[in-house]
Amino acid sequence: MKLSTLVDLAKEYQNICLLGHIHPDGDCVGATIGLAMLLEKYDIPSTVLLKDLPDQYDFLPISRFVSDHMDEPADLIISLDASDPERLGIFGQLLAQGKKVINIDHHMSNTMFGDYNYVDAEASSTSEMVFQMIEDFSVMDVDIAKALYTGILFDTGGFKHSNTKPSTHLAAAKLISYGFDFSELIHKLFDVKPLKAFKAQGLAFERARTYMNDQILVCFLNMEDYQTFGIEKSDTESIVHYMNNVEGIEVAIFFYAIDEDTYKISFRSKGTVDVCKVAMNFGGGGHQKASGASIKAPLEEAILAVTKVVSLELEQKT
Ligand SMILES: [Mn+2]
Repeated sequence: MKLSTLVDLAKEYQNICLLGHIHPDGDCVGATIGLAMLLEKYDIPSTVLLKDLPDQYDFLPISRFVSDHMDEPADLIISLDASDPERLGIFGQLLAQGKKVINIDHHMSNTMFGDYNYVDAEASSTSEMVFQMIEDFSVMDVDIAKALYTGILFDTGGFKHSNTKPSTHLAAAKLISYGFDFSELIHKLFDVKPLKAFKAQGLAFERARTYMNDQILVCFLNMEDYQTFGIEKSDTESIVHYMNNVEGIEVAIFFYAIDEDTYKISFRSKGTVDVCKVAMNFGGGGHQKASGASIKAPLEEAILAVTKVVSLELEQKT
């Protein structure tokens, strides 16, 4: 879908809302805010609905667009970076009242829930997809560039993940030409951590367990840890990334409690095991090398169930 097509379509509607997924990440925030700013250039107002936005993204014009509700019922919904309606959390309910739903996403597990589905599993990020929609760069400015760059940067882990393509670097090159301090942005996005996040990492790493001859690495944080250290979801984000750096590890699995006996699971794979497939076993999804799911079970049961599936996958592949 080209931006001009989206603009023509959007002009027929009054209340446009842009939705991102639960626990908004850099790509979700960059793509929603970036597209909202682009639409604004064509005099199309929109509201970005996001919940629990970490203040990490305060360098983007959050307050201008983001709300936790719509004043009037939405008649056009644009969902960004969400593979299925469930990923939209409470905002998923809006899909029923939206007259038209546009689904823009890069997850291969996308369920094509929109009236228009613009899904590209090859794209590095939804933010890169938004960038690729632009034909007329006269509407581009430094703030839009910063938002889309943030999304690309986040989902490629700073151009390190295998989803980084020549097109990704070309997009990034064009974006930094609008002139912003990308070095500072990278530092803010990846390096700066609150002390409690540093402590949370230490705690999780200390509990490292391995399975299948040190090929599967498991770490976890439970409800008690959250209370003791005042940890939030955003404090745990890079844990699984560091786990995947351990030499010889094929699959890194990080469990973090979201309720008593309910855990979110983050998977990372070196590539031998398709962790999207594993996550789908537990009602989740994502990408081949990075995915997520959740499980309702006591911790030890949850670890046993998940490592069993991963072990089987690993056995089949090796
Ligand atoms: Mn994404």
